[in-house]
Amino acid sequence: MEKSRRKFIRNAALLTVAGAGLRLVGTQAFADSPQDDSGFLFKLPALPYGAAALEPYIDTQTMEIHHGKHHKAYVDNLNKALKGSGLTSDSLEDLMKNISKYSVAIRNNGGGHYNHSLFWKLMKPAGGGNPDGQIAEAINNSFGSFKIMQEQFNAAATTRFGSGWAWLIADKGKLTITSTPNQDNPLMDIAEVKGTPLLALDVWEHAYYLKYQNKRADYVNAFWNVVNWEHVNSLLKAVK
Ligand code: MN3
Repeated sequence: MEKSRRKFIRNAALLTVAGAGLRLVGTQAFADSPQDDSGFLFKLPALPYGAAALEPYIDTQTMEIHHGKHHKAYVDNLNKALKGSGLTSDSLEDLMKNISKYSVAIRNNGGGHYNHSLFWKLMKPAGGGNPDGQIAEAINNSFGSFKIMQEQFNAAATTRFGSGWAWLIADKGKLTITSTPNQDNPLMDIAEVKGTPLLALDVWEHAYYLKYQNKRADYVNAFWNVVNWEHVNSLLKAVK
């Protein structure tokens, strides 16, 4: 009697362990989904160059804080907001295209993560100059000249009230300039003007205030010295 009771307790304990094991297997199976509490869906990408690489146009301290604090916070808060959202896709682009179905926190932080991940790649040390290749041709076809495109982009960037972004986008074979508030972008289904982003400029004060203070126009002009036209060309080639 005593023996069989001990055996029963031991078997019950084994069943509990087996149950825990099953739950572990279950967690592993969903390791890439936001429902998983043990891991994060999105990660902060490393900068494609050093924080000082864009000097003197964009200063080191701004780059460090912008990437290490601001962008990191968007990633962390996006992962937090995604928990329990029922989202199963890990494609940030798909998330943007269906953003109206999600919470404001997912819109703001998902947009923040998408926009900044793109922005870092659109700049490089010793960049700038005139666009070349396919993008140069597309700019001439849509705007008449690079200078006219630049003027429209600068106007979008300097007149965006408050925080937001200026964009060069492709839509139905044509390039357009637009701007968005907060961390919205032209991929979002809620965007006023939709299209595929080719060039982006962050005009939040955190992007320029340490060096340029209230002179947003000076920061916008400086941006043209670090544009990575190779990356803009690769984004244009990928447009369907
Ligand atoms: Mn920013």
